[in-house]
Amino acid sequence: MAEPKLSEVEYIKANSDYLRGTLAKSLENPLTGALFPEDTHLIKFHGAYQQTDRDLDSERKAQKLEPLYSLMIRIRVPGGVATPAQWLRMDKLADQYGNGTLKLTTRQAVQLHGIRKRHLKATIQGFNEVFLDSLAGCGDVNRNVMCSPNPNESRVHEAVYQVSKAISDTFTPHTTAYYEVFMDGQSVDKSQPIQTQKSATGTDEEPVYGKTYLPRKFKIALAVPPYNDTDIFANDIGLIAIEQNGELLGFNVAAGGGLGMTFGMPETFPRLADILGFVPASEVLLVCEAIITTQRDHGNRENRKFSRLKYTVERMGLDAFKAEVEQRAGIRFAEPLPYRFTHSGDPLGWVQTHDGHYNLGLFIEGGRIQDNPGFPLKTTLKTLALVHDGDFRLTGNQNLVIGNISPQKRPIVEAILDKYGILEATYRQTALRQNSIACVALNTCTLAFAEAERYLPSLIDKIDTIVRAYRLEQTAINIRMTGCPNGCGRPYLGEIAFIGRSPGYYNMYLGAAHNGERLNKLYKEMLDEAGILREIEPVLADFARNRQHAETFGDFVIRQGYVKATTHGTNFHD
Ligand code: SRM
Ligand code: SF4
Repeated sequence: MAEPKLSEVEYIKANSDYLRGTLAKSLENPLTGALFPEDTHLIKFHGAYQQTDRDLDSERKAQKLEPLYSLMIRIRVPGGVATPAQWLRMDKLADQYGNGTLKLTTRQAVQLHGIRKRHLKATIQGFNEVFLDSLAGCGDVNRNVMCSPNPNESRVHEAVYQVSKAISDTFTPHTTAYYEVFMDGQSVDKSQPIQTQKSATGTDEEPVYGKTYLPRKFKIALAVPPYNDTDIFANDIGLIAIEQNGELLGFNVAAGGGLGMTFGMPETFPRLADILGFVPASEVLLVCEAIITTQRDHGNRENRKFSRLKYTVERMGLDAFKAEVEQRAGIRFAEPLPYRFTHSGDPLGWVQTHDGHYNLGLFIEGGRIQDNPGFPLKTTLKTLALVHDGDFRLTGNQNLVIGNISPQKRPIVEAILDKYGILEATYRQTALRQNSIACVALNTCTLAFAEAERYLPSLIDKIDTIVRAYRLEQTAINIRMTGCPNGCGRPYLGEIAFIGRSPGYYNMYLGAAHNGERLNKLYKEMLDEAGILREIEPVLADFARNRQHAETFGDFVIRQGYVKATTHGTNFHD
């Protein structure tokens, strides 16, 4: 029988000499702002994507110019914790080489957009100086590891954060190509030799990934109940921390989550991770490695639409998958231990930590840090970073926590934020807006069918009018919008969600669980703004009148029969 044909990307990886390809030549080529086509795949492993300014595409085409190419670069911030010096450097690089904004992502990373090819090395070297890198920001490897962004809230949070860092370090690719191509052979810490696993023949080695890495992207998140603020069930691996007497005991391990799907292809679907069982903290790295290598060896390398772990689990069957993981890790999963998630949003405002310091959660609309007239968010945060001696924590909901503020510094932080109403802006919002997520979409995302980040705020202005009319302004409802069905704003976990079909038109989904434990379901198709408002108003009115005590919106729409509950990814389309 003929061998199945591998996808094009598999050949590109195999022939890339551990992700080098012709990237060095691509960057030097002065004739175009673009990279050579094969390098556009490889550069993702180094944390960058080639994009165009889509607002200008047709105008430039008419002028017979090539599209305005630039690169988006995703800076990896494991667990989402950055120092003030790192914040200041990202802020500066955004102005110097990017489009003057920072984008906080749904995976606790920071993206810079609009970087010209000729400035890419200087940008990477710029954040390298403060010990940040973008290696494995994207690509067929383990990505930024997410962790509840309040590590100082209790000793368990801190221990979980340390586990997330260990996972991130263990599964970062070992290739030296990143340092060779972008940093003239320097390591992240210039005083240290490059962390390398070169073999006796002097070539790179990837002990976990091998030469062709994984079949597709791979994501890991950790959460500390009752917060599911990293949406762990949307991940290839989700780790639920279990504590006993204030100490970290271990994790319930979930596997096989992933959200992307393609319109018109019901065999693609969002899927939540299944819990395999409990392991003590000492075994968690072994188990992660066993899951990653099972995916490496059993994942689909022919068709990238079916390459994610969720399809591997479906194909193998959950029991066979679990047995394979146990055998590879040399462990047995115990029965999962009890836990309870209450919500997937962020605690906003002041939170006292276990050591008497404070964390301050700020709502950042669409995760975009920029200066707007009357609302100089970027400049204010820069001013704060100059005096703040704690840290900056990125949340999985695109928000920002000013972390580890000492009681002495609290009035100074308050004064800086008060000057331009930045903190008040968080408190002023309806709970609906505070629980909103929009993916980037236009004008940079090459895959967007419709607006998201640039549109959701004005749509919420209108929905807020309804929310206020029915006295629901204090009721937290997760609302999410994306410009296509890939799921970057985790729309399938929105109690209300809009997914772009074409410019100005969205499918509307209802009924995800408020705590991230149930997917939603399609309610109406191809709605424009008038259609959205027409459809949402009676449902919100009904909710205001007929909800039971403390019932969440997602549960209510199912009880009232607006949509059927999705109980598994495989019945998402039913
Ligand atoms: Fe995503 C591709 C932005 C989180 C599923 N995602 C993209 C690209 C790179 C478009 C592309 O391939 O050319 C987008 C770049 C837009 C831009 O201009 O910046 C993009 N994804 C984002 C971010 C920035 C959205 C945001 O507004 O915050 C998030 C960056 C996270 C990070 O820091 O690493 C982001 N993407 C997600 C998530 C949510 C999550 O991981 O919790 C998902 C759904 C979960 C999942 O992976 O299943 C997600 N992105 C995708 C997919 C669909 C994957 C699939 O299995 O089908 C694509 C397309 C692809 O991979 O082919 C994609
Ligand atoms: Fe782009 Fe689609 Fe992801 Fe939004 S969901 S950032 S439109 S790929």
